[in-house]
Amino acid sequence: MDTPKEIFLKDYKLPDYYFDTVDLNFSLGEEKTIVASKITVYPRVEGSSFPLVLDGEDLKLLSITVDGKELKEGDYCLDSRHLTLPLPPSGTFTLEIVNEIYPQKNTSLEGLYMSSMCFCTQCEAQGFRKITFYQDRPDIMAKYTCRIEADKSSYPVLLSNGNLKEKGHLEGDRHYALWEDPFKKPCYLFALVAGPLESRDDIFVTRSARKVSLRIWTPAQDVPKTAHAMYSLKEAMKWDEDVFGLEYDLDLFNIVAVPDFNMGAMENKSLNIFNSGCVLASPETATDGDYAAILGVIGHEYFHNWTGNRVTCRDWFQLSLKEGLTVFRDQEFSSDMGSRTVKRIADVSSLRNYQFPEDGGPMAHPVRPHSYIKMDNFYTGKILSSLALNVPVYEKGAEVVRMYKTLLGSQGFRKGMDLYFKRHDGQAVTCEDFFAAMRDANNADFANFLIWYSQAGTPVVKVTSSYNAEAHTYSLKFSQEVPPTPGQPVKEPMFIPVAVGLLDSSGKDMPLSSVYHDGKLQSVEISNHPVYTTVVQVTKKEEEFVFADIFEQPTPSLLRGYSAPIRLESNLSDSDLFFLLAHDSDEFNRWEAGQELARKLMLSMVADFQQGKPLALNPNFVHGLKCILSDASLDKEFIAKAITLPSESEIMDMMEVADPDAVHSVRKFIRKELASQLKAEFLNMVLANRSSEEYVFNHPNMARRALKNVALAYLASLEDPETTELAVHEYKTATNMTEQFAALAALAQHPGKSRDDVLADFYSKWQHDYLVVNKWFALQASSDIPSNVENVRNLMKHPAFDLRNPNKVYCVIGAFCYSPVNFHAKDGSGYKFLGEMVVQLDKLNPQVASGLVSSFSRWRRYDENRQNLAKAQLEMIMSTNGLSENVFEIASKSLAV
Ligand code: B3K
Ligand code: ZN
Repeated sequence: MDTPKEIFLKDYKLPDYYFDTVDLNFSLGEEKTIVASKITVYPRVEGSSFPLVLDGEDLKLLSITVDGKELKEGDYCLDSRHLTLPLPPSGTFTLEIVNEIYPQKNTSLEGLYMSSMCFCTQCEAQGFRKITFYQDRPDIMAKYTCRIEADKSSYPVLLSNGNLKEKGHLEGDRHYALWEDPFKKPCYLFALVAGPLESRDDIFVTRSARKVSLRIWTPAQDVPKTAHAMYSLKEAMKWDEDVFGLEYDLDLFNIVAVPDFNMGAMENKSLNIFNSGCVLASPETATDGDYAAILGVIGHEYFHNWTGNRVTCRDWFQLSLKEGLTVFRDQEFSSDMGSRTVKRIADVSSLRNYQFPEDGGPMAHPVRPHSYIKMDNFYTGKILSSLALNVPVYEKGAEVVRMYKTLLGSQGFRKGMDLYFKRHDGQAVTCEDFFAAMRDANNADFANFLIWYSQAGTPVVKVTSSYNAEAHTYSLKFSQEVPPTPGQPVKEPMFIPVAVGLLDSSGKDMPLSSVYHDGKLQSVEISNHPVYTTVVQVTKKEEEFVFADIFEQPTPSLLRGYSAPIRLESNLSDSDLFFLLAHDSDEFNRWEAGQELARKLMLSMVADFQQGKPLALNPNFVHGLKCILSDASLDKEFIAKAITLPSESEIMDMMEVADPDAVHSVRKFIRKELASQLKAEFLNMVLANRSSEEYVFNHPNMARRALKNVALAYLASLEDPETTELAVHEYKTATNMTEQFAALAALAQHPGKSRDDVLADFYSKWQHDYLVVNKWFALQASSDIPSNVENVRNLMKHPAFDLRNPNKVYCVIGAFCYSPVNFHAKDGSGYKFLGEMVVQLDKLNPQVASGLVSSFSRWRRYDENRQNLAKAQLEMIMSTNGLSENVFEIASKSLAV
């Protein structure tokens, strides 16, 4: 491998040449595929004479002509990554290139490849260069046509972006289709699909009464499982019109589901390609979680049509411009379709479990990175079943967008969005352009807000409060600190919106009228009406806000709705937290108070465990949860979340030296203790939340199932005959996958005959359905049962396993890494397994391999013995011949001091 080259944001230069039109012609074959492209090229500056450098990887060049004249060897330079024309004509010219590619041999799933019987593409970020020679960068936007020619019986369906212009028969049982996309696009949005597919068809009538044809394509046997995806698509189209005034812009929208896909899905213009795990669902085979994920991902890709496709990124450093914004939009969509609080809790938990640890480790990078070796590494980071995405760019990026909305309000945010589209439709732009649109549309003063894009690390904000009974004032003193991250030893203070409410002694919100800040008294009332939540803007290292007219000592509810992606440390006592848990009008903060109590409790019990002290559960905590369980006014899914303890990784992330064994033992102990002390309540929850009705995907039903399943899992942790029998009964009588799988999972945590029996039964029932088999894989691979690594090695020998399919890799190898006790096993067996797998996978699919190697990146957080064992694996990986740039970048950064 040549030494991988690092690319820097500061080196961005405008391209010397632009492309106007691109006509592609594919002749798809079994041995090879011929790609012919005809591009109209024009210089950025008329009369300039720069070389034209095209990207190209793994391509066999057959011919190249300029304005109809074939170039000879000497007229151009070709190396393993570029095709350069040293002296192109000075004005507009036509460039024609013919090359050969081998999709059947492409296991990287990038460029043109085969999945099952279909040809399909994945071009973002830099896969187009594996199809043909091109200026593969997002600021090259052109109008495309695409002609596809293939064998008719093997590939009856031929799809590309835009509208179908022509189709017809050809000699030798071949046929063709010609597609034309009227919108300019960067090449990363190009797509082609050819194969034996059938579709579910529907129609969406837009608000201006245009009829859009909707088609979801899958192999014939899966079409019945696309009903929920179609429902999700239509809801997303309607929501984008209602909430953002954004209408779909073509007469056709296609979605194709393929089983082999590196991530969840891809937003190619009018031809979204999806991992089948993010499309296919039926009540019998998919859980509520799968249904919700499909809704979110279908929404996400559809929303990209405006935030990503119509307005795209100038360069890949700006990725969060489209991803952060589109994740924010899909989060809002899912909130509006279900429960806002529950969705927020899920998103914040994900930040805590993935973003916080990454932000504190060697891979920490800002929402907008300054440099990269391999762009694809900015898409990976969090691997969950079939989905992999980068938390800083995607999820922290979404938090940054959410802060604009928190600061500007819904209407102000919408004004900013409208201006963004008005200014930039059809352009490739930057995060500053988005910021400027938000600021200008609202005449807002955002001070140092832009730092959120450039500074890595999770700010730690400390708050101390004090009440002055004579002056009737209540003070909140904030101080902030951003920990150093690689390459950024010194940090600036950030602009942190903190939503605050104050509770009186009966638990009601106090009216807020005005706040002293910076020596001025500012009114917070809106149109002379008091407000109950106000957003204070913390912009300095230390800052005080003093609320006036506060007539009794309040309990503060801080960072309502999690108004900024920070770690908040307050001087709230346990009794304040219990009070908030019981009364806060901000449901998110009610949950948060319970989590804060649980975090404190778990950390102190971990310390006890480490010192060999006996474990005992604080009765107040049990009582607090009991009150939540019996509060009939609460949403059931909220209760399910509120009685779920913080994850092991969340607790480990808060420790000086992460101790997986201690954290696991403590969490297990608390769960079992709660199950035994609240057994009657949990039993009642299971019995009261059974239902024989048909499966419905809606919030009340999902909430009921969620609560029942959490209660069942608690009960099963007791491992007594009565509760085991109950779980077996629930497993056997379940009529949907949500309840069946939850019962299976509850049983699968405990070695023994019941576990073996249900696992065997489940496989024999579902062996024909690969997506369900993936769940079966993931459940076993992520299990905390001792020495699970051997079972996982055996799972990889199972006939249903295939190392070339990313979903299966994520469900077996990726899932294994989610069991801290097994992945971080003291004897190093987990690290050794992952090291071997990374090396093996890297030869097949570097993107998937680099997703896995990230699990090593936090090795310095563990004890010395574990550090040595993990480091040895990283060194072994680094010494492997022919390592991909993807894995090189993550492994080398993980080892760097
Ligand atoms: N934009 C794609 C991700 C592409 C990943 C490339 N390795 C999916 C999404 O975020 O919508
Ligand atoms: Zn996206």
